[in-house]
Amino acid sequence: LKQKGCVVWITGLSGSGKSTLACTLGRELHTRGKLAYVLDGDNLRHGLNKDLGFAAEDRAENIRRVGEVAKLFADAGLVCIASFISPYRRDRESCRALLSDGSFIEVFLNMSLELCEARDPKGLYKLARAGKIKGFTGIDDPYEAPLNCEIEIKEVDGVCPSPSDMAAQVIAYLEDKGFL
Ligand code: GGZ
Repeated sequence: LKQKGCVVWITGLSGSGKSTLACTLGRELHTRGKLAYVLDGDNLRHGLNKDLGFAAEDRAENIRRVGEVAKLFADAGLVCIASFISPYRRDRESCRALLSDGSFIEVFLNMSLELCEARDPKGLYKLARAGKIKGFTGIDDPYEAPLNCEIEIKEVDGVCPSPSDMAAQVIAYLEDKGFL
C-alpha cells in the first residue's frame, strides 16, 4: 500500500472547535490528494449511534463503535478524522489500542471551559447551567484531559488559534510521521 492510513482523534469540550478543525483538515487533505473521512459526534449520533445517550456507559459504547469504524478506514489507507468529546481517558486508550503503533494520533483541543461556554454555538451550556440538560460535559459531567497526546492545541491569551492554523499543525505532524 502506497499510503498508510491513520486515525486523527480530536478530543475536547463541546464548543472547543473539534468539528471545525475536522472539517478544515478534511478539506486540506483532499486538496493535497489524500483521501480522508470525517467521523463526527453530531452526525454519527443521528445514525450508527442513535440508540445512545450521554451516560458514561453510552459514551463508552459510542467511542468504542467509532474506534472500530475509524480503524477500518485507517486499514483502507485513509486518514480518518474522528471528532468526539470522548471525555474518558480509558475509552480513548481502547481506541488507540486497536491501531498499530504511531497510527493513532490524539489531538487535544485544550480550550478553557470559559472560552467554550462564551462561544456556546448551540446554546447548550446555557441550557446545562439552567439545569435543562443534565450531565453536560464540563458542567456536571467529567472531562479527563489526555496525559500523553500527540498534539495539544491551546488558546493564547484567551483566543483560539484559527481553524487553518490548527489544521496546519496537524498536517505538519502527519508529514513528519510519513502519513502524507
Ligand atoms: C456533552 C452533549 C450532551 C451532553 C448533547 N454532554 O457541541 P455539540 O453538542 O455539537 O457536540 C456535543 C455532542 C457530543 O457528542 P459526542 O458523541 O462527541 O460525545 S461523547 O464523545 O462524550 O460520547 C453536544 C451534544 O452532543 N450534547 N448532550 N450531556 N455533549
